[in-house]
Amino acid sequence: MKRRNFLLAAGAAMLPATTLTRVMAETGHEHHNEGDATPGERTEQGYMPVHTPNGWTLPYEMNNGVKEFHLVAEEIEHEFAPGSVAKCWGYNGTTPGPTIEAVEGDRVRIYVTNRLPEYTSVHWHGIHLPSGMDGVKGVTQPPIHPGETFVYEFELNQHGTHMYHPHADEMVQMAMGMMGMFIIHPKDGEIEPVDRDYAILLHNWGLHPGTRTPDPSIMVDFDLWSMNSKVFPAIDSLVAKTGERVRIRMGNLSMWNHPMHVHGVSFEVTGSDGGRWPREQWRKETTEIVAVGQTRDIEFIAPPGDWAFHCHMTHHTMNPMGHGIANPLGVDQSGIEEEIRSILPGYMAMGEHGMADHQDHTDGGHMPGPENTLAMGMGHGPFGNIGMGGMFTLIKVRDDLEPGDFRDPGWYWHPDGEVAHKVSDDPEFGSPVRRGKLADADSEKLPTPDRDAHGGHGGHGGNGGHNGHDGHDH
Ligand SMILES: [Cu+2]
Repeated sequence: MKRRNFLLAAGAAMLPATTLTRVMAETGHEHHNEGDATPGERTEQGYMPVHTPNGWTLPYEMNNGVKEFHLVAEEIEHEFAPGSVAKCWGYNGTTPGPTIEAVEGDRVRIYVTNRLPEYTSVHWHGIHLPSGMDGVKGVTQPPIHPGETFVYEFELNQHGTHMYHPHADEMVQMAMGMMGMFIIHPKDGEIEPVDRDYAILLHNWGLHPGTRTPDPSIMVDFDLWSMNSKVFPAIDSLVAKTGERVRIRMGNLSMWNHPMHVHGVSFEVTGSDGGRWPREQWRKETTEIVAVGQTRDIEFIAPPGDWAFHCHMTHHTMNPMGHGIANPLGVDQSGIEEEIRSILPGYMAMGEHGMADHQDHTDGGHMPGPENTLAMGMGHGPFGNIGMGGMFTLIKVRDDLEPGDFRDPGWYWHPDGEVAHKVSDDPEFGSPVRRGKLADADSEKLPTPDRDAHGGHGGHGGNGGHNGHDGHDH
C-alpha cells in the first residue's frame, strides 16, 4: 500500500500541474510548498517557516495524516561563487540539500532515491527515532544501492535544529556536499516568538586551485569555507527589520569548529539539537563555537545597520590561498619578481607589507590566478574592497522592511556623524601613549623562522634569512 502511494506520487510528478491537482484530490494527497505558508506568515500549524539563505525548503505532501518528503541523492554542478564551479554531490539538485521542516508530533515518511554512482544511506542527526530508522549502513539497514529507493518513517517527539547526512562512505559523501538541515518546530509555539528564522549549514571543501571536484582526502588544509555551500560574496545577506527578533540556526558538518561572531549585538544562545533551551539557560555571547556535529541557535533583537557575521578563524574568511607558502611579511622581494616572471609571466611579488593589496591586484586583472579559482579576498562595499571570502556575510537591518521580505536592501545609509572618518594625514598626529620597543633596522637582523625546519613542505632549499624565493603563488 505504501509502495503503491509512492508510485502514484512519483508518477504524478511528471504530469502537468492541472492533472497533478486532480490526481492528488483523487488519492488524498495535498501538496505543500515552503512549509505551506507565504514568507513572513505563520503556517496553519502556527510556526514561522525557516528561511535557508541560498537554499530552499523541501515541499511535502500530506498522505492520510503523514507528511511525505522525497530526497534524491545525486551528482550536481554547484557554483560556490561566480568563477568557481564544481561537480559535487547533493540532494534534489543542490548542496546543501533542501531544508526539511516539520512540527513536533508530526509523523514523517521520507523516501530516499539514490542516483549516485555508489551506495548511500541517510542518518537523521540528533532525531529520536526507532533504531532501524537511524540510517547507519551495515548497522541498522542495508545500503541503498544506485537506482534504489528506501523509505524512512518515524514520529517526531522533540523539537530543535537538526541535520541529515549520509552514514555510508561518509568521508567522501559529506566532503562532496551531502547534507541538509532538519528543523522541528515545537508543537505548543514559543514563549518569545521569532520574526525571522534563518538556517545555515557550515562546511569546508578541498577544492584545490584549478580543480573542479572536491578532494575528500583533505583533513586540515581546506580551500573553501562555506555557509550553505556558498562563499562570500555569494552568500545571501540576512535581512531584518529594526527591532525584530532574529534567530540564526547554525549546523556544522565540516571538519573544523567554527567560532561564529556577530557584530553589533550581544546575542543569546537559545538552543541546539536539544531544542530551544529553557529561558534560564540562555546566555549572552558575541561569539559562539559551533563544533563539528553540533547545532547552535542564536537570537537577538536587530539594531539598524550593516553588521558582519562570520567565522572568527581568519583563514575561514578567505577563499583559496595555496598552502605551505613561505611567509613573505617583511621580506625584500626586489629582483625576485623579474626572475620569476621569466618562468611565470605576469607574476607579482607581494605580501611584503601585508596582503591588504591582494584584492586590488586580482580585481585589476593583473593577477589572473588558476582557472576556476576565486580570489582570496572579494566583495565591494560602499567604502571600497571588502577583501573577504569564505564564511563571511552581512546582516542588513533596516527600519522599513515588510515581514517576509528577504531581498537584499542594498547598503546602509548611515545617519550624519555616525561614520568613522579621517581627521589627519600626518603620521605624527597627536601624542598617543606608546610603550615597548619600536621595530627598526636592527629588528631585521633577527633570524627569519625557517619553515623547512618544521618538515613537510620540502624543496625550499632552506638557506634561511631573507630567501623569499617562494613569493606568493596565486
Ligand atoms: Cu571557521
